[in-house]
Amino acid sequence: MQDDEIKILAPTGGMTRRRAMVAGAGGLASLFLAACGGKSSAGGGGGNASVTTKKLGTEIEAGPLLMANWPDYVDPAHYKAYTSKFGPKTKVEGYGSNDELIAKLSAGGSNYDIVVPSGGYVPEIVQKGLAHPLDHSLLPNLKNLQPKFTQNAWDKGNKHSVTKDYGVTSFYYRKDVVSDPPDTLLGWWQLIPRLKGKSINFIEGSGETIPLALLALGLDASSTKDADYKEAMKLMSAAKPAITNINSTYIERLGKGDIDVGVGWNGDIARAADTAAKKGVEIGFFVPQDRGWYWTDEWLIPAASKNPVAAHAWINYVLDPKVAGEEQSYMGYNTPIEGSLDYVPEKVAENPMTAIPEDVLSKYSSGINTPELTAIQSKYYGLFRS
Ligand code: N2P
Repeated sequence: MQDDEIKILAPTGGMTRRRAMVAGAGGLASLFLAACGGKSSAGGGGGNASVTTKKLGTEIEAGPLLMANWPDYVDPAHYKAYTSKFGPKTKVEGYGSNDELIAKLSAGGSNYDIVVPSGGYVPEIVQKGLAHPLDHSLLPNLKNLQPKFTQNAWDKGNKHSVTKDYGVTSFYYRKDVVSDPPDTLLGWWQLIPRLKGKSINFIEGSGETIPLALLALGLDASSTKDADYKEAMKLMSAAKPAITNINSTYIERLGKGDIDVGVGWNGDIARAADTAAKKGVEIGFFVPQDRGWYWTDEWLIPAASKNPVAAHAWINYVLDPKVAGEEQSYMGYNTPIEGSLDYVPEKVAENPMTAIPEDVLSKYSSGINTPELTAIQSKYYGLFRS
């Protein structure tokens, strides 16, 4: 990071109405880098020698801006606004898990300009040489980022990534189907087998499901011990026959009342619950009080991008407080942008599914996928899916 960039990232002060969630992951970044032979001071930014570090020009390419993103994760009005402001049309492809995204990036050939991995997967993408370094001179709106998000354990100084939003993963349910909801993660895992015959949807991805089972057992969510995974697999295998779908595209189905119970992400559930309520279907979301799973998702420009200046223009655009506030209002997740809450209706900002108090969140875990962790998670997730 250059000295001038440090100045750009200096805290700007000013309080948002509410800051409910915290960035976690502690010192796990250095563990990952040690495993990869990187320097821990690089915070995941050690990068690959083949990646260019030279400054980009300022001319926005013709596009189209090709984005790979999680399902229904950007307000479509902002794609349109971006095109009229900057020129390039946008094209979006979906993926259902970090595993799928990394497989797509590693396979090459797609030339995405923007992707949205979870924070814990950024070091892996950087170390594989798949990330384009960010040119901070093209991101003046980085000044709007809450200071703690300039110090993410997986990418200190935003060398390759900028936090889009953050949330938690847990169980949700139709209140008319589960009238006496469990109050622990373990209780939820134990309930699933008894709900066989109901419509049960889990999201995709090793890093979405396994940590919830490890945490339910009081184990380290980023454990690399085989014995811990064997215990977690007991819960997961017992649940498996009752699970009717494993699909990260579920907001619409849940909003229609077509899913009875599942594992999902809190912003999605908040949004779907709102739609379902209009049809008289009440959806609940379990917010664990003792331990849970927290993540961030990150804007990242792949090394193979053909439109890197246009991609920077996109990131800079969504770092605007008004745009970020409109994004939160649309998709339900808190964003790390100072002043964005001025543009979020109270009802969305104060929703208990997403406005999780800081003292509860401080008990949550998040992880950084070291090669060792990725290997053991994929092994056991493969068994779960087979
Ligand atoms: C997509 C939400 C994705 C969150 N609607 C994944 N961390």
